[in-house]
Amino acid sequence: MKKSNPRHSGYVALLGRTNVGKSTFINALLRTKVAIVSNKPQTTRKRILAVKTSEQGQIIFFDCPGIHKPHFKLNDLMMKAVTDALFDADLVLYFIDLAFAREDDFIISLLEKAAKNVFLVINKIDKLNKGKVLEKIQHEKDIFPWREIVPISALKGDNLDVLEALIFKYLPEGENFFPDDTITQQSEKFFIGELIRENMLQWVEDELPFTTTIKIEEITERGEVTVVRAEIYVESSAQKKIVVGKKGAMIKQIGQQARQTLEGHFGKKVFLDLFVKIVPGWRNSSQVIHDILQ
Ligand SMILES: Nc1nc2c(ncn2[C@@H]2O[C@H](COP(=O)(O)OP(=O)(O)OP(=O)(O)O)[C@@H](O)[C@H]2O)c(=O)[nH]1
Ligand SMILES: [Mg+2]
Repeated sequence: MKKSNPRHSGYVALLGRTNVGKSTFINALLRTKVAIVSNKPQTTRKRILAVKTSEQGQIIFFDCPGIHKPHFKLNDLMMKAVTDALFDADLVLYFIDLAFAREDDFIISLLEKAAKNVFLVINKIDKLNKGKVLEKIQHEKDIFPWREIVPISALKGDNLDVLEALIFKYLPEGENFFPDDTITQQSEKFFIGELIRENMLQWVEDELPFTTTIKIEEITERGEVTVVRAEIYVESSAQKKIVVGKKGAMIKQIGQQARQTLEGHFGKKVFLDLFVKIVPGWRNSSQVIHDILQ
């Protein structure tokens, strides 16, 4: 009988600045929505575990918040999620897109201190021609001793199989850590809040992506209908005005779209009650942060 290849399993941290496409990548690789995505900054707020099991073994990804300098308690925790993931990881995928900003110097020193195997993942190559991608690789290749440099498009699915194969190559030999059918580990409450927030992020601009959050008050099954009551926290009455919109138009729009998303998630009718609440300084409240990230 032919001896099967040894399995490789381990932990992989997805790091990089906000908006480079870390969460888009994880959803594409797992072919399911594990983490919410938006074109607004600081979408992911905590470490999200995502498991990919294949014949080769098991990759346990940590999707992380974008790396930034924290100014609020929430952001301190977001950065702690990054440093914890970096510490726990067997391998790091450092994501960039087209830009290479100044604050990346500080990220490079973080990576140096961690002393882990790091791949450079250049995402969004669908936006560039081949020449530009090569130029980018040329520019980045000596900045850090990357183990591999992999250009991908998370959005179009380009090169994801190549990246997956390379990941397995660098993971230690070993059996699965999680049962084969595990995909993620998030509470229903947190994920529902995230789905609502993702819908809201499509509509709000300026500082609102940073200053708003969703607090789930209730999820109850009532016969044919799932009732979801949630509060949208804002920090000031000016922000409340924006989220509510003219004659309630904005909140109605958010609510309708979020309800449809939740109906897709639950596979049944949803009654969604959204209420906008002013909670000044919630980003510095340990209690609120604890509630919204649980
Ligand atoms: N054109 C293009 N857009 C992409 C690609 N990957 C992600 N995006 C877009 O980039 C934006 C940010 O994507 P996210 O996946 O939320 O980025 P992130 O790195 O998780 O951001 P944070 O959670 O804030 O750290 C979204 O509008 C995505 O649709 C890609 O390969 N090509
Ligand atoms: Mg993200």
